[in-house]
Amino acid sequence: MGEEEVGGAVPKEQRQGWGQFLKSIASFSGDLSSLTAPSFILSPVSLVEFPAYWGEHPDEFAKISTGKDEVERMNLVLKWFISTLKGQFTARNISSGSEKKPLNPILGEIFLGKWPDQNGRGETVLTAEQVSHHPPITAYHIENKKAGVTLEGHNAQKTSFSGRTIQVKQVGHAILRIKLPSSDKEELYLITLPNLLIEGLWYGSPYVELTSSSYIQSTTGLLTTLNYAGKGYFSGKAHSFKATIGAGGNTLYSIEGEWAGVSKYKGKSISGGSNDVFWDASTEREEVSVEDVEKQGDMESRKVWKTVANGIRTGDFDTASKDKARIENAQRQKRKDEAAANTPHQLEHFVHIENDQEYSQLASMFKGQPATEDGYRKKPRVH
Ligand code: HC3
Repeated sequence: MGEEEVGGAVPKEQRQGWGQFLKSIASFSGDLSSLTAPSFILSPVSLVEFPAYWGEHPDEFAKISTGKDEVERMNLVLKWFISTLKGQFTARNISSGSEKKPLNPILGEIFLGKWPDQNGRGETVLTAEQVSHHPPITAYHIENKKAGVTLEGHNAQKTSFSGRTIQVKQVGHAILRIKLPSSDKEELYLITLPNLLIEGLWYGSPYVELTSSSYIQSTTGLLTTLNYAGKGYFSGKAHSFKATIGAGGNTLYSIEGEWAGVSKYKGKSISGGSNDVFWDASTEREEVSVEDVEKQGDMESRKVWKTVANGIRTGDFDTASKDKARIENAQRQKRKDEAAANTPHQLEHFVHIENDQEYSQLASMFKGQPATEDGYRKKPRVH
């Protein structure tokens, strides 16, 4: 890498450090969470908070069960899914200028939040837990009981470096469950997760682009296929996608546009119109409500990382790194003690399932072959 042009967006005094960081990424294999990043690129937010992005349009989430038939419901599932992408993948970038490295959650770290009831849509409740540290895996459960809509999933990342880009493969899946109103039937939707590219590294201003394809497969047989592209591919615009909704190879609806901007039906829309707007990503997102940190339990994310996050926010990186080391050392000791006492860590909110049958069944519907993947289910609440 030619040192002279590296890190144009990086504070001058940190440019050399950024060049060294890029070199360390280039020769790195494994998960990025264990890589030491320069202080200006650290985020004060733990990765266990990220599932909240799925819930930032609670109205779209609740509306899913109002679809009059399976075709309308698939359109609503896709709309809600697209509505989450701007928050998941560009919002941090917009507010801070570049994508930062989130805090690596400790085993058992918990993030609890909710989106209160508004206009009778019902309350949406989020439970997320770090269910594995090596490799880092986060499980989550988001539910609107009144609407009868639940999203349950887990995710991890596998990263590799090629040229000037970090490639991030999302490992895991989500299953959206709709309790059909006035019947005891359920419809399930398997949501596979798109892969990411982290671009802009050379310049020192990392940002996320989505790449390749992801799928939403319903138990009804309907399948949505999404293809993602960045600048210079199918539309010439960043953050572009094309989606088709269909069954058995027949396309019923096509949608295309920008997931962080406007997307439209191509031709016929669900309401019978032509080229109607599908989703406008300027629609305001609702941030998750979280209990005051002082009232949080010891394993709740913002309590765990309070000192580290304050240090990062105020530029006191010395305090931040000392407290981070304290947390990590305590974790190492805890694992040793558990091993010595033969009392392995117990998950608080989730159970691990070796072979997720619902996933296997849905995945085999669109890949034409049975797939096995493990999963996590939320434990029933004990009253
Ligand atoms: C790759 C990523 C961590 C993982 C983040 C995930 C995939 C987590 C699940 C969410 O549902 C969606 C999501 C959004 C953003 C993803 C992050 C972007 C950057 C971060 C890397 C670990 C940080 C890379 C560090 C640096 C300095 C190169 O930016």
